[in-house]
Amino acid sequence: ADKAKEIELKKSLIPVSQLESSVLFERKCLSLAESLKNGSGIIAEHKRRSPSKSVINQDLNVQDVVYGYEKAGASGISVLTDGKYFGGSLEDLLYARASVNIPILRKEFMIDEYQVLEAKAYGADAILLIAAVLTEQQMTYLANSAKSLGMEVLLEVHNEEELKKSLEVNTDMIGVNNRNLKSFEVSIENSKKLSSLIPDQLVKVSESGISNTNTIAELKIFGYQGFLIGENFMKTSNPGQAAEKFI
Ligand code: IGP
Repeated sequence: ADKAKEIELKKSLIPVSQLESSVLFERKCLSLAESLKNGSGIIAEHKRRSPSKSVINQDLNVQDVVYGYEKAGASGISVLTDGKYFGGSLEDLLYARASVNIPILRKEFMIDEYQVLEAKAYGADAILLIAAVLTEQQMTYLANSAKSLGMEVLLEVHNEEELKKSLEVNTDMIGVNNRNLKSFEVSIENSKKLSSLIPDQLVKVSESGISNTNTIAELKIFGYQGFLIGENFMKTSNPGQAAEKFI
């Protein structure tokens, strides 16, 4: 409800026509899915804080962080734009876009097409859709909107039920979140359990709680090509350097 209110206010401040006049609206997007297949597979995340850990790192400059990730060899960058829970902003996305040339995912609770247009206008290459908070119809609508703007879609699921309701959606990647949204508990087993249910043509991404390279090697055996890592990098004073050890 908070998000809906925020979006309504933004629409009045920055109308769609203005988003569409962004120079970045004309930019050709990079493919995150291809980048994952051809490189390290690491999607390195910029995350200042989270509901589970409160403050992770508030001292760093987003441009330095994402530049460090790119230099380390990340296949993509994830930028949290939610302010309330993660301390992020659309400005972070814009600054990230200005400093790297690898695909960027806008990490946000997407519920409205306006946010998809924002993603494009602020330089994202892909958006996240969370099955836990969207109906199949909403996911279909938002995914088609992103695709029509040349962006890709990472659809996030936590369990079999969410995966089943997502299979008809036009997505490029399926992300399995290892973090239980209610208990915040993390289990890599979740990725393993759901892997065989994900259609082969979709790039599999394992999200959350990844803190060592053995886990990545294990997940690769289950067909994962993408590994979304935030906290483990962001909790250090030099996230780029931390990422380097994974690549
Ligand atoms: C990263 P971690 O445990 O490496 O910091 O997790 C990422 O998976 C996590 O931030 C995330 C997330 C989300 C955040 C996954 N899905 C949805 C916000 C909304």
